[in-house]
Amino acid sequence: MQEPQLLSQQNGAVRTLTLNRPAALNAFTSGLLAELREALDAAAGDASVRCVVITGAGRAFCAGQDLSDPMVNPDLKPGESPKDIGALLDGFYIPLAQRVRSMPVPVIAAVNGVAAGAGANLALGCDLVLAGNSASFIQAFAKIGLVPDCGGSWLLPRLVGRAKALQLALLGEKLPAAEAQAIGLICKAVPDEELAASAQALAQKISQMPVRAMAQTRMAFDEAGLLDFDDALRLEAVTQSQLGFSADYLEGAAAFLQKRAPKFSDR
Ligand code: LHQ
Repeated sequence: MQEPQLLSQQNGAVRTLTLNRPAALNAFTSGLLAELREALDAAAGDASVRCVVITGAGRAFCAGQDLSDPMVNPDLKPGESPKDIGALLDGFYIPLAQRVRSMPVPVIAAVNGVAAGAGANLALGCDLVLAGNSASFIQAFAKIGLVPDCGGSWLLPRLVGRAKALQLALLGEKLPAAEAQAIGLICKAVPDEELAASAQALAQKISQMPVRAMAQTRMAFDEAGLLDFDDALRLEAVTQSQLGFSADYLEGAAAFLQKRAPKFSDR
């Protein structure tokens, strides 16, 4: 029987999704992209899930698009015209990147090895990125004549500024996890052998927190980037007004005043 390309496991309120094509460094086929998006849809629709972790099996996180997939024109025969690879973005990468960015709960990337091309940008689109010390990030697009996709053109300049973003995207060089942390591209680099446990501990901690407000915080940051200061203040007021009626806010404030631990339940 064929191994599943994506593994899904739940521990308490934490759903862990593992890209599972280790022989190809978990490179994305259209099938894997669809399965990952469907698994995120399922997590989004399941009230028992309060945090999602995405990681990879084997020595890599994800090597980006599988370049041997017939959809990306490997080995064209003379006279054959290439297929439009934009169809892959429309059909698979855009819905996936949008799904991550609109999840109702926080999403953690646990980057266990090399993350290249769309694999790197999938990770960088998550809310918190942890990486093992031997992991690295490569904007591999430059080396095959493409532009950063899966949100990279939007994410990179915002995460590290235009100069560093252009350096990473134009040269496509390997950025080790420690340097990625130093320039603010990711949250934290940890020893390889501690990565899985650190990611799970962080996810468990988050799952006890007010996750609805956390997802709203991500959305506010994304939207505020397009607003001027006054409009961002208005957006804060609208969001705060909605959250002010939430069970989590009422519980959090009451628990503080009653000097007890809060029990958050919203999503
Ligand atoms: C792979 C891949 C791979 C297939 C390693 N595909 N097999 C969107 C839409 C449309 C078109 C195109 O793209 C996109 C978005 C993108 O993601 S573009 C960027 C695509 N990715 C890349 O260009 C990265 C290609 N891979 C590499 O540069 C290296 O493999 C890295 C730096 C990731 C790792 O290098 P090594 O650690 O030296 O491993 P390796 O190169 O020996 O790879 C191990 C195996 O994995 C090998 O297979 P083999 O049968 O020889 O053991 C590779 O062929 C396979 N593999 N990446 N993307």
